[in-house]
Amino acid sequence: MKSILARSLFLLTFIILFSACAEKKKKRVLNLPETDLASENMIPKPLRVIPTNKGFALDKFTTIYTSGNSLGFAEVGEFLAKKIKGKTNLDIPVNVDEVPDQEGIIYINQSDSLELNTPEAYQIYITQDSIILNSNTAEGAFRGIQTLRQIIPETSIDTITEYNVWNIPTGKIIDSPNFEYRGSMLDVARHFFSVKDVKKYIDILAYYKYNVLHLHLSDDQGWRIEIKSWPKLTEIGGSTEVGGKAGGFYTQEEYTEIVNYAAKHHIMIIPEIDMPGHTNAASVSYPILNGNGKTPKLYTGMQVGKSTFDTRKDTVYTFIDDVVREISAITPGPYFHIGGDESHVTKKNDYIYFIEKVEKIVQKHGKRMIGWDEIGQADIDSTSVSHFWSSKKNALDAIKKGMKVIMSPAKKAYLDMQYDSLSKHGLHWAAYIPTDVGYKWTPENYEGIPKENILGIEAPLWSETISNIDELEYLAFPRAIGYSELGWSIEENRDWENYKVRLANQAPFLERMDVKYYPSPLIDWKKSKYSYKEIEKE
Ligand code: TNX
Repeated sequence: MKSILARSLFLLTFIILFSACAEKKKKRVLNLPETDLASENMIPKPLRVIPTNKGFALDKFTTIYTSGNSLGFAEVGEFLAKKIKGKTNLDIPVNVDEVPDQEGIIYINQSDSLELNTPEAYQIYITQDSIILNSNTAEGAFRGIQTLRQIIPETSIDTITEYNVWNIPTGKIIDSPNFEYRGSMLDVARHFFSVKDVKKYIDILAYYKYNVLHLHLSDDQGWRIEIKSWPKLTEIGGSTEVGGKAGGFYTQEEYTEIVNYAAKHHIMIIPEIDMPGHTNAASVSYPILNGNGKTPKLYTGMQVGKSTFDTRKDTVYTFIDDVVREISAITPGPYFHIGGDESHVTKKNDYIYFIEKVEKIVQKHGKRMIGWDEIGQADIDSTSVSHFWSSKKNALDAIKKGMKVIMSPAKKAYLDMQYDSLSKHGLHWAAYIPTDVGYKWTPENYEGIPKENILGIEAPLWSETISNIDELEYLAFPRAIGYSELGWSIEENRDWENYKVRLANQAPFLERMDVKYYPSPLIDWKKSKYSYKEIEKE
């Protein structure tokens, strides 16, 4: 009796499910126009793209399923759904309990396939029925869904059905990054930028598969992070900025909010406290730090290289220990950047002594030290990282010590360099960097630094000449988009003529995100005619 009941219940469930599926399937027999996945405007360009020329219908019947929650895959699925909503206004369910229909599924799947040989590698198989994204880690899945976001057409087809359908090109994408470190730096010291501004910057960086945001948190003109054991740093040192307006700072809670927001975007925050030079704001707050017996004044100009800590005073190292300890405790990533650039008024011996001592402090608090290329002069560990900006000799010295190098050559990768002499903002001490010059260089062998010694590339945005998000975006975009390709795509896949067409097609996205990019005359920017105008925000 029991088993008859069970059997009929099973049958009934099956019939209900079957008819539901049949009902859905009937709606889904769509004759979509031919596509070409290979000519999509993906940036950075994936490693391999194999088109199969059909279409997957993204529409109101699409559902997202992911591997188990504990791995972070469900969050990636939710993120994709939110972004699809922003672009198309579709409400796509994620991991709903219903038995999935065989069609219209986007499956974000944890896979142990050996082909996925780095944490950020992913593969996407798109057929008319489904999209399957395989990756080893949630990080890889997150990079993969950025690719998916990019291949959702700007406009839907509304002539085939009575509802909207976005025709996603079918085929296979096999992808992994060229460099493991792909960063940008934001100087929040010369001018302060709010948590909201930083989050918006993170939104755009994530779309182009960046994985690092380096925050330049202190300089002569401002100290921007709360240190509980040395409160005057922000009370006094954070009170102004270049130009003399009120500055600002992040409380530790606000910094944590940035760290967590970045982590949701699989971006690591690297904090920088610049020393022993670039320390006027710290020494104004605590004059004992500069050791010359003078009480310095707050500085709101743009000159550099006039300040230094007293490298022979114990109090200075007690201070640094507190600062590194407090910041490291709220920074999950493995790195701490100690600046170390342009210490023009620190004697060379003192500079070397200082860097070697600070390296030990950084290591004591469980981090790896990064410093601008000048640190290569000191006797430091192979685990520390040299941040190349100008001196080939310093970078090569670091390599001799077994250190890795981050490539940020000022002549090619500085986002604060003017595009040309007419640029509204920016400096030009290193070069003018038009959009093509920013793209057409080879980090793999720049200045003879061998690829195997390069950790990756970073595009720094110094903020002497910019004081709000619009100005920030004018300098950062479109160039930061090009640096994402230099960091992610292999050299054989990079080509200016091909890139500039893909870049032109970023206009709808940038406009939807309300990014005030510099409309470089080298680019034939696509007129945007996207269907849904809501800003794609959290
Ligand atoms: C050099 S690059 C600096 C910064 C300035 C920048 C302006 C480097 C390590 N130091 O202090 O803001 O030039 O372009």
